[in-house]
Amino acid sequence: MTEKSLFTPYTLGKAKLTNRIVMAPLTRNRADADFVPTDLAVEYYAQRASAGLIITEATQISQQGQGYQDTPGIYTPAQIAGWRKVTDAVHAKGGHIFLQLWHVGRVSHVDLQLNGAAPVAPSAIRAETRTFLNNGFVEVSEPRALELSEIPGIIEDFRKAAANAIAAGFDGVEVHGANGYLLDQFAKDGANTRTDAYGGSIENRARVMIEVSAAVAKEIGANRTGIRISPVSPANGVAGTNAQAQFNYIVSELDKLGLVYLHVVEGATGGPRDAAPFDFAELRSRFVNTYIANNGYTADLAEQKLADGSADLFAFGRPFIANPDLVERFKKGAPLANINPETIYGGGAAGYTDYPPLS
Ligand code: 8OZ
Repeated sequence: MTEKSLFTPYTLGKAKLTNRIVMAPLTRNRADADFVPTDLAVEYYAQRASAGLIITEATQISQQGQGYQDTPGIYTPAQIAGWRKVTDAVHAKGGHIFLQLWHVGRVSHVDLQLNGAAPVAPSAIRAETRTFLNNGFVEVSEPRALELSEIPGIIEDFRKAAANAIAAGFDGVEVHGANGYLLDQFAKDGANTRTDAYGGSIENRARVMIEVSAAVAKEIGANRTGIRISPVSPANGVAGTNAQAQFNYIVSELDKLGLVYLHVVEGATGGPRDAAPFDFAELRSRFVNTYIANNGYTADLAEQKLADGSADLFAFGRPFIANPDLVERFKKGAPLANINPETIYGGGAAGYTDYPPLS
């Protein structure tokens, strides 16, 4: 039997990854005034290209889908051109990169919406959470419920954004179905009290996430379409009952689409892994393709979970902020640098591109 380790190559769809370490999506709020990634973003991602796979920061598919200051988009020609520089730089260093497609739903603020409109959501229920605006945190705005007739337009925005991502040179996309944003809001009954085909039953609440995934996979190929979910995370004030049955169903349906990977935030996003009882192995058993595990992993825990077959790839978030050469540090057992919490969201090079590799 050949021994697997985090440092062995892995084939993900068409991409030959050099190792099993994934850079998780990380919001950094440094896009320009047109929500285009800047040359600093090119440098930041290129510095981290030794990850087997980079998943970009969450990137809005439309202005309506934006919920925070200075996050990048993928819906204008200038945004596509900006991202093209990022993908070229990562590929030049032998890396691979997927774009995370994002619609925040109710986690937004009127100041970020066209003509000061209310953010949209499955139901008109305000999220108990804050967003980042004018360089500080503020309460999110009261949303309005999407009309049934508007849902095809949202699916279409995801489809177009996926096509744009491929035009920008990405190896694939990750549908953001996690962390209390639009698709997770539909899935969880604390945010969705609709009485039409998109609310009520487990099947109805799963419908948008599955229709979006199907539209994206049809556009760019299932072998370039991944998804991220967070079944029990209370992130952004979202809550749902019967998470196991809900997400067992969702994952079985996603498997039928042949998506290239399932990326799971195990536990509370950025918090405890055992936030709520949940059988993640059950999700994995329902999904044939690649399982990416995330949340609070150390290199040791990842090696252990790789050896026992619990996951194929492991996504590390915060450690990649201060350790551009995280793969090399893990390989050497070298100490990890700590993040400066003041420079995570917004700003320039400080706390973004100035964390040095091991000398
Ligand atoms: C932290 C700050 C803002 C957004 C997520 C996109 O949780 C995010 C996010 C994280 O998925």
